[in-house]
Amino acid sequence: MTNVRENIYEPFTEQSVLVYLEQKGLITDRREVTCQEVGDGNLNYVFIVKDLQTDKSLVVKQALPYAKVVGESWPLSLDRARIERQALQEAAKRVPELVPQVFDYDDDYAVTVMEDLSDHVILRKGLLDGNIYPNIAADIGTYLAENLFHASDEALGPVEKKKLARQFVNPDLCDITEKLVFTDPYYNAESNSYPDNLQESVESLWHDDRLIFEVAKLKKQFLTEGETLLHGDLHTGSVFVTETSTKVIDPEFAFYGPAGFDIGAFIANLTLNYIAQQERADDSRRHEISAYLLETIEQTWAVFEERYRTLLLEKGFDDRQRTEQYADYVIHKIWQDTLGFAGCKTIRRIIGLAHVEDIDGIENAAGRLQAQQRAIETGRSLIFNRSVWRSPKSLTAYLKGLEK
Ligand code: SR1
Ligand code: MG
Repeated sequence: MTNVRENIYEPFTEQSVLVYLEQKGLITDRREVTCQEVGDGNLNYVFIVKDLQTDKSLVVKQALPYAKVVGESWPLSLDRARIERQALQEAAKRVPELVPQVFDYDDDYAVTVMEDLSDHVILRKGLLDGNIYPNIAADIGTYLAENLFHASDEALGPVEKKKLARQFVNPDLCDITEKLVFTDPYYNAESNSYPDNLQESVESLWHDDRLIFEVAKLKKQFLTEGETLLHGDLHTGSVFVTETSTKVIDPEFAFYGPAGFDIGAFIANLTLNYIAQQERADDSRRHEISAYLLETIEQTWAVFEERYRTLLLEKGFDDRQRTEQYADYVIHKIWQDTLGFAGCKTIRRIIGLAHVEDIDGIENAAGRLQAQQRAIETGRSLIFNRSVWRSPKSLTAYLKGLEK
């Protein structure tokens, strides 16, 4: 599947990207546009190109041959640009309103040209600003159900599913997740990053053999269970929002894995935000924001579950699998995995490489330490209780117990 021609590829600059767009006929005159590199993620360049006459704009996203956050010592395949683009195109077949539109692409340059979403904000930032987005649970629950179902064996049947899975073999990006989510936080790895005053909590986790065993099992699931096409990195930084619109971006980690991984990632990031808000939100707003986040966790799952069940019962490929009993079985497995992966995703953002602003940006040092310790404990509880907590109510009741 790798068809990037490495000898053609070169990283663009704000100038050279315009020459490229002009040659491709995507802009008419490079003197009539502005271009700004705005990528603040860990891996790619993102150029926003705006036509000064019409005010129309587009985004050019280009993969770099290494992890920007680490440097050239961590090389990464450029093929992830193709994978991201094809994952966006798959999602657009199901939920076009929930993903950015792809206008053009060029695998040789590892480039995707797509809709500019500058009128949206990143959900993580919006939540940190204390905003409430009423559609998030319905939109993300729908995104998850539609995409996770339609790429599965239950929707496609085994032959078509395997053909699709072939397109999404993503070793380099899976390797990042295998290391940063399932391995490094559980020993004294060089890549880890946490403050000195967290050492005791971190070491208690390294010595928790029961936890290490549960994470090893979850890692095996991540490595081996190719259930469906995942987004692969569905944190709140991968969602753009306005009051009325939701767009899921950045599926460069897409691969065939366990369905609960995406839902777990989203719930983990809402959980981290909830824990952070106990230290960040004004007294006057904390209760409202907390209630909203808990409701969003519950509703995201509820919307996912209902839609997934309906899809399976109405569109399931195999008659024998179109039963309530089978739907219960599949959904229960996804739920347990969701909790386990949410636990791993919560812990990695405190101990491993690549943190979240929600927690790291807490100004008060004592409050920050409290949030970090709570996140580790919450992660542990999610992992241990994944076969005990039967519904999101159990998780939200646990989180409610942390409310100030
Ligand atoms: C080396 S990349 C670090 C992290 O950024 C991405 O968003 C993924 O979450 C990855 O683990
Ligand atoms: Mg990303």
